This record gives sequence, C-alpha cells and structure tokens, in this order.
Amino acid sequence: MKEQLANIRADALAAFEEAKDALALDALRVKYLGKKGELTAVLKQMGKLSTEERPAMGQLANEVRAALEQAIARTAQRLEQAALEARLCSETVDVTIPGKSPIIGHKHPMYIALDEIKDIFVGMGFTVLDGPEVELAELNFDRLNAEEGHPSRDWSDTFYLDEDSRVMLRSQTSPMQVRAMDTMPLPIRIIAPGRVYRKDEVDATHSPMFHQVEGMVIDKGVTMADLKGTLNLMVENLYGKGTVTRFRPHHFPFTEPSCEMDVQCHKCGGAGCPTCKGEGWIELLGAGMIHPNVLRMANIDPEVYSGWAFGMGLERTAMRRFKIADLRLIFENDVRFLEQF
Ligand code: 2NM
Repeated sequence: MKEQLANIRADALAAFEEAKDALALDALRVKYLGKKGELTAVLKQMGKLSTEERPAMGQLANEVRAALEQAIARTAQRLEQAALEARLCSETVDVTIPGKSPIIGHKHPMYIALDEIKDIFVGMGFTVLDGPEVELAELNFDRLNAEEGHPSRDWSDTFYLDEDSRVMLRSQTSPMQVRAMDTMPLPIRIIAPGRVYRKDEVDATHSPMFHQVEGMVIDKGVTMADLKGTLNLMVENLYGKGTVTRFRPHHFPFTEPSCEMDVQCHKCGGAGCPTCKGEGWIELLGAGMIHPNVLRMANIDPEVYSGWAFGMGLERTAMRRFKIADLRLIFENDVRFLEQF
C-alpha cells in the first residue's frame, strides 16, 4: 500500500506538470482525488490493514492528498499565468498602424444656405417654426385669400390626398403663418422653412418637391418700409454689404400690395451676363403687405395691426450661393457632388 501511495504521488505530480490547460488539470484532479479516484480507491482498502499499520498509513495517505492538492493549486496558478501572457501577446496593439478614418457626412449645401438665413432672422428676433407637410386646403388656400376657383387650387397643380380636395401636400409654407396667427400672441415675428409640393415636371429648374422659407411680421404700425429694410438686411448678410436690390410690383392673393425683389447680379454688377441671363438682375423672392382679408380671417383687426410677409425658394438660393447650374444635383445626393461644399 505504501508503494501504491508513492506511485500515485509520482504519477500525479508528473501528470500535473504536463497539464496544458485548466480543463485538463481538472480531469486529472478527478482522476486522482475524485470519489472514484485512485487515491480514494487506496483509502478504501485501509479497513483491511491491521490496527498497528493503520495510523502510519493513514498519515502517509493524508500527506499524499495534501501534496497533490498543493500541486494542483500551483499548477492552476501556472496555467492561469500562461493563459494571461498568451492573451496579452495576442492582443498587442500596434499603435503605429494608421487608423481607419470613418466617413463623416456633412451638411447639404441647401441646409448650409438655410442655416445662414435662419441665423440672420433669429438675430433679428424671429422664431423659426416647423409644421406639417400634409395640410388642410383650408389653411393652404382659403385662409390665404385664394378662393375656390383660384388657378393654384387646380388638380393639375396640387397634390390632393382626397376626392373632395380638402387634404393636400402643402404648396407653400404659408399655412404655418396661418397657424401662427391663430395660436401666437401679437406681435408675431416668424420664419417657416420646409418642403412644399407642386405638380411640376422635373427639369433643370423645376421639381415637384422643393423647399421654401417664408417669413412674416405682424405688429402695430408695420409698413412696407419695414419689409424693404428687413429684406435688404437679409440680402446684405447673404451676398455682402452694399448689394443692390429692387422691388417690382406683383400680385399674390395673400398680400396687397405685393412685390417681387431682385438682387443686382453679383457676377456682372448689372451689366448683363450668362448668370443673370443678360438681365443684370436676379429674381430672389416674392413679398407684400398681408392682405386685410387674411388678417380678418385670423381675427386680427387690420385697422389696428398690419404685417408683411415674404416667400423664397431655398434651392434657387443655394444654387446662386454655390453656383450650382442644375436643380437636380441638389436632390440626387451624389456624394461626389455634395463633398464639394
Ligand atoms: C410669398 C409671397 C408673398 C406669404 C404671405 C403669408 C401670410 F400668411 F402672411 F399671408 N405667408 N407668406 C407670402 C407673401 C408668400 O411667397 C412667394
């Protein structure tokens, strides 16, 4: 039995040395020290020994058990250390390898132009409003003094969403101005940028969806001089100090009087060139004094309050600002195009 114990000890210790990982070591623990293990098997035979032999053999068996347990602990530590070192080696980071730089997008040129416009108006105390693109024809037309039968209400011009022509994709952002008149306390200073929809064929200057910024001021004693002063200030901020503008009479159902505003061509200074198509002037926006009917429909007394409003196309503004020749480039989102701004 003494010999058996010595063999187990020698075998076990040698085997532990060879163990490649924690799993293998655990299998060895079971093999020698487990319930059906070799050492346990020897201990079960202790009963057959004489009372004189038993204590010495018992002590020896305990020594062997302790030696194996110690060896297992040592081996476990060695394997853990080795595993850690292997991991550290495999996970070494070479900080000198050039990094993979992520592709970062940037603002669309039209939104660069819009943000400039927003900054200018916010600086003058205007609030920027956002609103629904699916609108009531009542807010898009009736409340803007464009009555039943007005040409812009025709099915060939407007995307209606129902048979009765009551719900539509807004054709301008002015319904937001109406919502503002209905909900905001006076005086009101707002701009409303956003998408608008009209049944136009796609070409270099037209798209069935485009963007507009409209603006509106309502207060006591507001005049056409305020309209001209504010819009001139916007133009000077956008195109540089001293940019020359002119106002031509026009007609809109929602304003009276109405006008269109041109800027003198930045390319030729008014002499006439391809940029301004020989005109010397570039059309920028429509504007006017809000029609008394529009104010009355919003329960605002036109004898007490007056206001002005304007509307401009964002794509055309961005095209001028960045010298983009074709409107379609704005919507195609070709990265090679967008990267240039
Ligand atoms: C334009 C031109 C002129 C306009 C008018 C209004 C409102 F709601 F105050 F009556 N909003 N926008 C307006 C005026 C829009 O777009 C070319």
